[in-house]
Amino acid sequence: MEASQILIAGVGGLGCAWAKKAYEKCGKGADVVLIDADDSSLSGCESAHVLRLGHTLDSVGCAALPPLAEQRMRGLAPLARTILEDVELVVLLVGLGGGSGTGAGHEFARQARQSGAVVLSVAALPFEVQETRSKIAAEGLERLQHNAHITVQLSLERLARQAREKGTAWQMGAEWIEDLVDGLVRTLLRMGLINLDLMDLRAIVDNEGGATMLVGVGRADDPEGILNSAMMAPLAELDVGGAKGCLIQIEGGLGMTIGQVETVASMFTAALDVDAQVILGARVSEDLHDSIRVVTLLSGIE
Ligand SMILES: Nc1nc2c(ncn2[C@@H]2O[C@H](COP(=O)(O)OP(=O)(O)OP(=O)(O)O)[C@@H](O)[C@H]2O)c(=O)[nH]1
Ligand SMILES: [Mg+2]
Repeated sequence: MEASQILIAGVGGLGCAWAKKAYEKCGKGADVVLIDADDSSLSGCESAHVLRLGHTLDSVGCAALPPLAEQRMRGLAPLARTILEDVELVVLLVGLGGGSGTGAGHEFARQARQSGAVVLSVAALPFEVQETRSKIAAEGLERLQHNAHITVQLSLERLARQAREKGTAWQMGAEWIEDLVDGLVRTLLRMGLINLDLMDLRAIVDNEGGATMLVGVGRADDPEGILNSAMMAPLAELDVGGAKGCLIQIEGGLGMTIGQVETVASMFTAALDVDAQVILGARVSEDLHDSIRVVTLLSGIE
């Protein structure tokens, strides 16, 4: 796969902020598109494609209602089509509960899917105390799940809790998203010990049901620590036990052995359905030294 075939898409304020960070992290590995009504979301990244939801005269919040944002996204379809032309995979990042992301996210997912791309979305759900936002988010989520191949739900509540523990601002939970996107992009882009490709990804996303992703990092000689770090993810609660499909990418330093790859892989897949389809990829990355990073995509969850 080539960089131009992978598109990171940020929709709405939070989605754009995360997309910019994820794009920076994975270097030239992917393209990025920023979609929002708010100018401040669309600046700060010169090489990004930009789809502005609204007219150039009203500078902020002009798409505060999801239906309006959706309608504007539909109006941008011809422009979106040119950006999506060669794209095989869209990683869509969005925070649900506001207007722009909630309304335009699922519509962009629909357009991307129609143009032939695999659409993998990561949707952050609002804090539980934000009742109105939660209600708006629930509707948006349903439509996103319908249009994207896989929708991973992220809990802002858990993201915030973890950020507090680490003493950082909650938006900084972006780190987790960066690792996830970076891991996926690398998985699809680079040669590894064992290669994964888009067909493997398609096989996994074709499973019906819920889906989630886990990212774990730890020392190569401590597979349990790696698994534990993956379980700390700020994801919405989801029991991964019955997952029918699993794509697992293991990345380690120059000294990583096939034995270590196997140990980590079997630990991550131990909890899955006996009939689960497991697709394994591994690669060596010089900057990882003695640590191993694991990115897994689980699908077909009841
Ligand atoms: N508590 C808190 N929650 C936030 C903040 N920013 C975003 N969120 C949450 O993230 C969700 C999405 O926010 P945004 O991405 O800014 O929304 P948007 O899609 O740009 O929507 P509009 O600005 O209304 O058009 C919201 O529903 C909130 O739950 C913040 O500063 N504080
Ligand atoms: Mg906004």
